[in-house]
Amino acid sequence: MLNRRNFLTAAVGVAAAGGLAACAKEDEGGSSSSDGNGGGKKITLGFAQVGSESGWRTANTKSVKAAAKDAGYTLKFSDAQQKQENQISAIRSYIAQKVNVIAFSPVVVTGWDAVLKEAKTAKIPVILTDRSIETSDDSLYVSFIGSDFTDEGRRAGKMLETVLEKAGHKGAVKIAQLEGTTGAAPALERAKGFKEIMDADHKDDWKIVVSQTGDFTRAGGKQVMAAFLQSNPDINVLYAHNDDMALGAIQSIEAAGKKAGKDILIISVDGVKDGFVAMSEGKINGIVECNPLLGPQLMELVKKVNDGETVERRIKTKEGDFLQEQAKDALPTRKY
Ligand code: GYE
Repeated sequence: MLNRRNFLTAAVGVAAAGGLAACAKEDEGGSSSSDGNGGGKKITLGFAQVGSESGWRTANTKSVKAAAKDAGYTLKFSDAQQKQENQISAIRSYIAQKVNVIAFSPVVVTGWDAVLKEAKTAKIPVILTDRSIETSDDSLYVSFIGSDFTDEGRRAGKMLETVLEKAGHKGAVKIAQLEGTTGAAPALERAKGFKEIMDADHKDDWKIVVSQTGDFTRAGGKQVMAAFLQSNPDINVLYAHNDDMALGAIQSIEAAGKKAGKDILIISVDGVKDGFVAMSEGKINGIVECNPLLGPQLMELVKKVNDGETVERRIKTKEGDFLQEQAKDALPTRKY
């Protein structure tokens, strides 16, 4: 949800579309000690973040900042407000500042080759975190650390089977899908994995009747769900690519006089605290976890890359699946 600070940041971005200085927020973190860096020269890491669109993202940003501080790195951090051009400007500015390593979480999958070639020419290694890219040149990044989104989509499909069974659902399954940001890896792949399960096992009984992006935000989820309910009042399942959109959608479902989690069964992805609260209230039926706490693992990787060590090309994060009966027990120990 847009809090006041995010709203102001977004407003500034809109008013001053253009260069990084005006458009994206940039700040510096890190501690002045050299602990965690073998007492050698401090590592400077440039991190180009997607934005502040969701609870997941807020937790991810916190984790990156805290881990950089603990590792004793100088962190240059920028928030692209979900705009690729802002991220490209941020990466260019990190190249100009000659940082040791660049890490970024790409807003969308395509369109990175030119700027990554500039980083390669400047001999600055690049790590992808959270989201992947499509490129024909694998030498443009050293490693990708993050979740397997296609698998998350499959897990969501499997979870829906369980949820329908538990609800004693009979008859047609009319699904509304709230997609993440258009062209973003988690949106493309969460849709793909879910469709795999549908095509393999539910060709006749499940149908996606409407599908549109809600841009991974609460406001987007709310607005798009309201339109879905107008055009397709007989929807009985919602598959949301993240919790924030599901939470926004619940507001529209309730405004339409329907019961979230009963009249419309809801599956979402992430597992942020607010999602768990809604699940413990019976409003979300199942959540596929996607772990945002990538900071510590990322900093280890940065150190290795900076030291010239060979690193794994693909590092996957571990996560679980949660249904309503686990929500109350899991809530107190949720870390994000
Ligand atoms: O699921 C969503 C966020 O890239 C995994 O981005 C991340 C996704 C996450 O906005 O909430």
